[in-house]
Formats: sequence, structure tokens, C-alpha cells
Amino acid sequence: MEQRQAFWLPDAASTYAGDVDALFYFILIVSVILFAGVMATMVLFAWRYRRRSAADRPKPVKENKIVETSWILVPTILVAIVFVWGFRVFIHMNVAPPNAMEITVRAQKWSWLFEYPNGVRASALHVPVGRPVKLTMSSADVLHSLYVPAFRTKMDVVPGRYTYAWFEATRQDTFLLMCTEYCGQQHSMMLSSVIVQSQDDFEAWLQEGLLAADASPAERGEMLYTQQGCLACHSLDGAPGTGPSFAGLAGSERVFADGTRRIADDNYLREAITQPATEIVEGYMALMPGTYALLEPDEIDALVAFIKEH
Ligand code: HEC
Ligand SMILES: [Cu+2]
Repeated sequence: MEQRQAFWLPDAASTYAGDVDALFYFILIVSVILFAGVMATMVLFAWRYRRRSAADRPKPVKENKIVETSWILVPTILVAIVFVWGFRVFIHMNVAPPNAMEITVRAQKWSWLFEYPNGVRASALHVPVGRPVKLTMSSADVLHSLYVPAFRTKMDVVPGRYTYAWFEATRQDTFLLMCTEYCGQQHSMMLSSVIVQSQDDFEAWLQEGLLAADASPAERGEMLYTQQGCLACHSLDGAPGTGPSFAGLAGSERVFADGTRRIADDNYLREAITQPATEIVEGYMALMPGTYALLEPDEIDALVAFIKEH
């Protein structure tokens, strides 16, 4: 895993990261030079033209064409350079090459789901090195933002529309991927990783994913438990989190906030997933997202089977 750096961004690992950095450092250095120059001149003038006696009056200021022209021209040229340069990098970062591999990204409170053209789904983004990848992103609930610092890739994920990002990774490593749009209680846990692999390893991983599609319902449920972000709120070891643990849940008697009780049979588990707001388990808040009603029926079956094994 890449080093987490405290101040500067991690070492560049995508084809356009160098361009982003060059522009950023240009703006930073120009700003520092201008700031230091303006401050130094201000201090110097304050001392040099200080009032020396009670009778001291400022002399009339005469116009100076060279000074006036330069303070119009220099900033105009600097801003024009930053605009043209920034626009080129912006267009480059926003228009995916036509040969890019497409991956669908689904963001939801508080997890990421990546879906490949062959149907494989994963909670970490696996990509081959040296190949452009285009992300088509949508959100199941609120605003999120996908950010991979090492790639300098950042794009909002907006409910109700698709947004896009692309990158080409330049070296094999595991990089941090995170949400940078505050999206509620567990926002800071909305982390994943980009696993950059050789073309062969990547193909092998995709094949493995296809085989997993023939797994048993409980095994598929286990994958969904991670992919759909249930793990953020439900533990498997009995420890209570934002939601109750799945340990020993199936078949036990549930007590709800309104005092009613019910045995956690298959139907209860299904309803708890698809309509979490109807029965609130005593001692918990109604924090479970309602978006799981959109899961495919076989996915809900798989989750129920998985919960029953714990
Ligand atoms: C943001 C946190 C959160 C996420 C994510 C979440 N849940 Fe929940 N869940 C809760 C909370 C809080 C409760 C208890 C309140 C209630 O009953 O709605 C709950 C209750 C449940 C219950 C009933 C538990 C009981 O003790 O009777 C089930 C089953 C359940 N969730 C399944 C799931 C599954 C499956 C997923 C993933 C597909 C999931 N949850 C994702 C927060 C979450
Ligand atoms: Cu988010």
C-alpha cells in the first residue's frame, strides 16, 4: 500500500498526474513569489517613506508608465497562462480516450461498488496497469465524490445523473480511494482501494469473479455483505455497531422500539432489509438506508442465507 503522506500528495501514479502537479506547483510558486514581493515592498516602503516630522507631508505622486503597464500586463499574462494551461489539463482529464475500459461505479452510504462489463462486482477497484479506464458513476442516495489522490482523480457522484472520470495507472500498487463529499455519519469510513495489476493478473482476477457467480447463496451473501456496505453497521461477532450484530440474529426473538416482538424468520429478515423503517429494533436508531429495496430478489435471498449462517 502506498505511503500515507501528511502534507504533499502521494507520488503520482497516473498518466495525467504529472500535468496536474506541474500546473499546481506553477500556481503555488508564482503565488509565493508575488506574496513575498508584495509584502517585502510594503514593509520597505512603510519604512522608507515614514513620516519624519510633524510638518512632513507626502510629495505629489507622478504617474509612471512603466510601473502602471507592468502591473496590468504581468498579472494578465500570468492569469492567461494559468487559464490556457488549466483548460488543456481539464479537457484532457475529462475526455476519456475512446479505447478506455468501462467500469460502472455505484456509490451509496457508505460503500463503493464496482461492476465490470462481464458482470463481476467488487468492493475494491481492480484495474490493469497502462490501460485507460473510464468510470461511469451514479449514487443510490446522496452526493458522494470519488477521489484517488495518487492519480489526482476526483469527481462528484451525484444522485439522479451519471458522472464520469477516467485515468490510466502507471504502476502496480494498491492505492487509497475515498469519498470526499461529506455524506453522513460514516462518511470517513467510505474508503476503498484501487488495485493496479498486470494485464494477466487482472484477467485472472476477472475470471475468478465469474466463477464466484456460481457460488452458493450464502457465499454470494457474504460478498454482498461487503459490497453493499452492511459491514459498516452490522458485525458478525456479536459486537453492536450502528446496527445490531448478525451473530445469532436468525431465529431469535426481536424486540422493537414500539414494544412489539417478532421471531426473526426468513420473512422478517427480508423485510428488515427491504423496509428497514417499518420495525425499529429496540435500542437502535432508524439509520439503515432504505435503498436496499432496489436489490435484486436473488441478492436479497443471498443476504438472508448469509445472515442465517451467523
Ligand atoms: C448505515 C448503517 C446500516 C447499514 C449500511 C445497514 N444497516 Fe441494517 N440496520 C441498521 C440499523 C441501525 C438497524 C436497526 C434499526 C432498524 O431495525 O431499522 C438495522 C437493522 C437490520 C436488520 C434487523 C436486525 C435485527 O436485529 O432485527 C437486518 C436483518 C439488517 N439491518 C440487514 C442489513 C443488511 C443485509 C445490510 C446490507 C445490505 C444492512 N442491514 C445495511 C443499520 C444499517
Ligand atoms: Cu460519500
